[in-house]
Amino acid sequence: MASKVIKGGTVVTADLTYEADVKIEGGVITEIGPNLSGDEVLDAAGCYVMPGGIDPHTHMEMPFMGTYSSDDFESGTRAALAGGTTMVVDFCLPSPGQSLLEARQMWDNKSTRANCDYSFHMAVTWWSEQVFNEMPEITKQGINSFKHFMAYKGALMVEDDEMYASFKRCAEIGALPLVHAENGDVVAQLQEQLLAEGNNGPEAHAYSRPPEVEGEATNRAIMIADMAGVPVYIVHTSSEQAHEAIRRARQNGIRVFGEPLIQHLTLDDSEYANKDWDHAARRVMSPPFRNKKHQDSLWAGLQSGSLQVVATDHCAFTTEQKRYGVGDFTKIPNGTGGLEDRMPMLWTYGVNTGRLTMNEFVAVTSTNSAKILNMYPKKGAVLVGADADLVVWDPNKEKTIEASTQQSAIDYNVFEGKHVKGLPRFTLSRGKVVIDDGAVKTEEGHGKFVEREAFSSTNKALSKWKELTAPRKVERTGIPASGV
Ligand code: DUC
Ligand code: ZN
Ligand code: ZN
Ligand code: ZN
Repeated sequence: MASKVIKGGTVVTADLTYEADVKIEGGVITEIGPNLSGDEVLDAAGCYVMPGGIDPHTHMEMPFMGTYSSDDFESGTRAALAGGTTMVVDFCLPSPGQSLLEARQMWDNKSTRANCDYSFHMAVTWWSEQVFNEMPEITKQGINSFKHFMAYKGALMVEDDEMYASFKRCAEIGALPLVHAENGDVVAQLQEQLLAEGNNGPEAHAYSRPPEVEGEATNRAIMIADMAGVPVYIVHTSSEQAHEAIRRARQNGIRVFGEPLIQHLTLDDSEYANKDWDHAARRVMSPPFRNKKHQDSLWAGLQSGSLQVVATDHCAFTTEQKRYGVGDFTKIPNGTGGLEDRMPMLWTYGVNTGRLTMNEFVAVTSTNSAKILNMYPKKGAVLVGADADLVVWDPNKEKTIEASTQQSAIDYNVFEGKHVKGLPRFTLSRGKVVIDDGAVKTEEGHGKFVEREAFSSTNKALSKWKELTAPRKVERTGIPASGV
């Protein structure tokens, strides 16, 4: 079997930094140490050899708001690899009323074109006995996480009683619930009010989704998960209020995870005000970009460990698609891209500024997702036996981000003009060199589905609340004849 050796680099993992060569055979790492030899040598002098990035939150070719997101599994995963991300976790999204198994089949069909490995979360967009019955089968098929939308009223949103029932089902079958936490009822009222007042431009999108709607819903989701006895993962944590709810719960022993996006960490709400319509609409996503106070909170969360992973929620729409919302901001398709830029932007604004160590960078871009989503150490590790999903990171390689040179299929980039320092020299997907000093050598269909098994029964919520309020039968005497 032909072998490859990544030579002369410094291995950086979530725990350690050390000089070593890395040998690859049959798509996996077979040796790590000094002076290794192989059939092919990749020069890593001056570079860091890290686990390839894992983006735990993407939407390829997703039917949404009257259209489909414009990056499919081919262009989306090509963009991922160009930026050092070697795996994505996408969402199967049944339309309300649709079988989960049928939705799974649809996403299987779309993902045959993937250039890198991928996995799925399953969305619970409606609740019924059928959904309840299908959930264990979905988990048997390698999907151990179920996403719930507390927003998008009248479309994807589930009610609290449905969420509680679904969370309890997750607890039974060893699955992890995920939540899009915004109060959908309040958002719907604010949208109506803003439109009635004549605020129909893209900046009104941000006013309709203030941090409070996120803070309230995040806290509600966490408390409901705790009562259901299951950990919970909050997607796209964007505000201090949401972060505060997560922090407080973690201090109380509740197992909850928070996922800031690279967009919220590096772009703020000045992108909406006094900007031309296209500029602002291209940045319409939910939750919207926030002010500096919220950004500081998210960075602090990554530094202290109260927030665990950095994702993109990559959901790319062209300018033409964004213009569906001219005259009514509620019709602007929600979503931004970021897959190609997540790692270079986080390195530039995190590691180069001293906010994150290199090891923390690896943890939040890769290893923590692999652990939380139950695929470690197959993914997210530089260890013998792990998949050779690796990035050889050149800390001195620089570029200015431009839509004209990006892999994504859309016509703009929300990070346009940002200068990044720190980029892949090589990206490897299961041992195959797919990015070679900027040259794209991806292979459509190379990506494989990664099964994620159910969690063990010990992965439960650990709130003290349970001990204090465990139901007990109380012996009573002197029961009054009348209940009054
Ligand atoms: N938010 C977005 O901006 N796009 C996709 C779905 C979501 O919740
Ligand atoms: Zn969401
Ligand atoms: Zn999303
Ligand atoms: Zn292949």
